[in-house]
Amino acid sequence: MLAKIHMFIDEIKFFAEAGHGGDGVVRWRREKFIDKGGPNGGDGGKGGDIYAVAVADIHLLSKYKHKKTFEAEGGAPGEGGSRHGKDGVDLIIDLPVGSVITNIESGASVSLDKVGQKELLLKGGVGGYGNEQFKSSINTTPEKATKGKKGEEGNFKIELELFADVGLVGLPNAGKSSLLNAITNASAKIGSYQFTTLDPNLGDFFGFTIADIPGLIEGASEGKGLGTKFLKHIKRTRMLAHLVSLENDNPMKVYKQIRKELEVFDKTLLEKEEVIILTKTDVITDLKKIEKVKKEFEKIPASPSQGGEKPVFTLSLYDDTSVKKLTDELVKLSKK
Ligand SMILES: Nc1nc2c(ncn2[C@@H]2O[C@H](COP(=O)(O)OP(=O)(O)OP(=O)(O)O)[C@@H](O)[C@H]2O)c(=O)[nH]1
Ligand SMILES: [Mg+2]
Repeated sequence: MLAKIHMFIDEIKFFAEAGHGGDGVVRWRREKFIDKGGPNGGDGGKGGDIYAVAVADIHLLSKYKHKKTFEAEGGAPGEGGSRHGKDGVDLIIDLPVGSVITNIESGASVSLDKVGQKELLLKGGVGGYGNEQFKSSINTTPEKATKGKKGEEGNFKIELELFADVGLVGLPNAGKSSLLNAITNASAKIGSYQFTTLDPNLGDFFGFTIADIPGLIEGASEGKGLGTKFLKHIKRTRMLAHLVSLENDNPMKVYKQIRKELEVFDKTLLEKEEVIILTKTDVITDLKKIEKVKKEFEKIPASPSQGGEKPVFTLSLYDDTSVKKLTDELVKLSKK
């Protein structure tokens, strides 16, 4: 297997500091024959703020792998002639939509849920006052100016939790990536070996997002295989599509193993709506067996949010009718 050069990164930490306010200055008007004209030292500019903005690029965090600090520009000092110093430019940090930003010191957190969402992380310091501000009837020649204030600073943790409408789960080789490629615009890597998928893939399905994550195996919650590291990416999906390959001698056992791993990771995953997709029907010649397995799965009670039974589909990517039947139903379920 080829080594992956670009590892998917879904967690980073950094220190950030908003811009320092510019200092106010002491200046005097130049007037003929007068040593000091009136005070005209301007105020310092404001330091730049730091914002986070959500963009649609789930691989973006890898760009910041080596970036440990972010700093916004400081405000410029005031100038003579009552001129204000220039404000520092705001710094905008692009983060993938689905990022949860936590200020490590305060614990405050905000989630970027929509592309374009902009959140203020740190405020720049205000500029200091120039001596003109201190002019009064009793002090016409103030020597005083104040320094700009420091910008806010903080340590941040960014955790990416993808947003999708449907999350594909199942053992390695169940056909998750193949299905994603078949019904969306995605071009995920497919292979006849386990753990072909090492990073999550997203695909667009009639305006809904489907997430394909690396396969789970028994013991994943204890770190076996790729572990459950990627399950956080289906925490925020509304619906799970659980793929079980009919190549397995005991599909029900496999299904239950995966459900168990989901439960150990986060019990609430079991409460999500779930559709069951029995894949690779083409490898089974005995059609009665397919029906029998399907019937068995149809007895599984639905999650409370769903009511009734869980929809069970049989699928072969070589059988267009089965693909169409599944996509039609998925569209209906996604719209619900
Ligand atoms: N016969 C048959 N093979 C299929 C079907 N769907 C997928 N496959 C094959 O099954 C193998 C695994 O497919 P993938 O889509 O990579 O499986 P996956 O679930 O994404 O696997 P991981 O990424 O390892 O978790 C590939 O060789 C596919 O060509 C199907 O409907 N019929
Ligand atoms: Mg895959």
